[in-house]
Amino acid sequence: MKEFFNGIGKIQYEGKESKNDLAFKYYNPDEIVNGKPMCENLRFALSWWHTMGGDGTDMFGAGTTDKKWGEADCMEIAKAKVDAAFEIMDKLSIDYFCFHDRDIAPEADTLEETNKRLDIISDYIKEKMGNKKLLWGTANCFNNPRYMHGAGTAPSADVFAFAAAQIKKAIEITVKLGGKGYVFWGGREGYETLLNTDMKLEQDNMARLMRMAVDYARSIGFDGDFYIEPKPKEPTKHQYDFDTATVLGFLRKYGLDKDFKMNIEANHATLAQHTFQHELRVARDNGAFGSIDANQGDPLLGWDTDQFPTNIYDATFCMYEVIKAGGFTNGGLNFDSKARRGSFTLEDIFHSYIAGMDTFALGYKAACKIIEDGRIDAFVAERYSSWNSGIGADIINGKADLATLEKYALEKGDVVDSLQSGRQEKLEAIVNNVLFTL
Ligand code: XLS
Ligand code: CA
Ligand code: CA
Repeated sequence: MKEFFNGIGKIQYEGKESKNDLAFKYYNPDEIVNGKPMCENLRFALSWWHTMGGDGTDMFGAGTTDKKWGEADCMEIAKAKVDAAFEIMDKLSIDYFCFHDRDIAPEADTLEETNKRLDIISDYIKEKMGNKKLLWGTANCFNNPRYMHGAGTAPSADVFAFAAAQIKKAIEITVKLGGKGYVFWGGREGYETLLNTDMKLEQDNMARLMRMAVDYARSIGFDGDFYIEPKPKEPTKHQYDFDTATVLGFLRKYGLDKDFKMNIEANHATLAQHTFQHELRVARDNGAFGSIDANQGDPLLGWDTDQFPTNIYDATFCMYEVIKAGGFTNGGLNFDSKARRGSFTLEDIFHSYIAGMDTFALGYKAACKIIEDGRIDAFVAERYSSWNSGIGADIINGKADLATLEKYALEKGDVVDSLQSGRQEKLEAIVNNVLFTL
């Protein structure tokens, strides 16, 4: 078997004092944290599209990284790509992977031929998987020009039918490979101008497509979660799945909320002018937390830069939400991230993942410590303690109305003695204190 990454062995955990660039400083897969090995708490996944396919091409220039993987025909290349992907996963101790249908097998001239290619490559992946697992699968319904006006929200019923056919096949290969998740990211499900758009019909149709997907997947034994991945813009000016709150409204309107959870991407949260933690909190509070695409954006750029995550604060607050949500069930941490265009060598793939995995390992430990430390949670509990008894408990238990509250307020006169400082700076200092004593 060809080795693609000669000279790079299995990446070992060497601890934070290590100066070996090709070693984990914080991620120790077998270390028990919070009662479980770190690998089970974090469930890292490789993204096929960026890692195996992304060569640095951008709208201003050609690719910078050679990601051809092979020289022969396109199916041999697709197989070599599988071999290279599993070598990366093995060397980095990554247990999961995610793909779009078109990442693993290139589209042919006909749908029939394309599906045959998918059968061949998914069989090949199945053969090679060993103990690796598919976190989720999805269909790329945004790249081909036929989807220029959308897929599930296309103005043409034929395009909708084509997308449905593509999704059916993507669900089949997801089930075949034992995937426990299926993602809908609405690449071109949005609009550029309302002058040419029937927004209501488009959203009704998207819901119809999702219902068909759920019914079909359940009929062939899929018992995992469906995810919607919110994103506010790019490539369309306005994407329907703007953010988690918007998606929740959509799912509830169409009765899809029992089958769908959120796949929250950090960079998409910031594009929606939210923090990553905000999106996770909205999902958690609504019982809709599912999985994560872990990356970070650049606040000075404002597009979807999909950088490998290195921000320890963000990772900490993310993992705080994950722990509070009860941890991952079917979901995990997928690195929907790519090395910068200038980081063009194959070795950079390893540096990128090591940086991201160490960041989340640190973030996970920090989040556990914040919870164990207890000061933040105790502060929040105390801040809301007026709801535990007296008038607060009466309001919560439905024993108050506007008239009783008016009587209460008139008797009390004012609320000055009930106001307390939000202590934001103190709390931020506590987070720093916990982080830097790790
Ligand atoms: C693009 C999305 C995409 C989804 C899967 O911005 O993040 O990569 O995760 O279609
Ligand atoms: Ca993503
Ligand atoms: Ca993205």
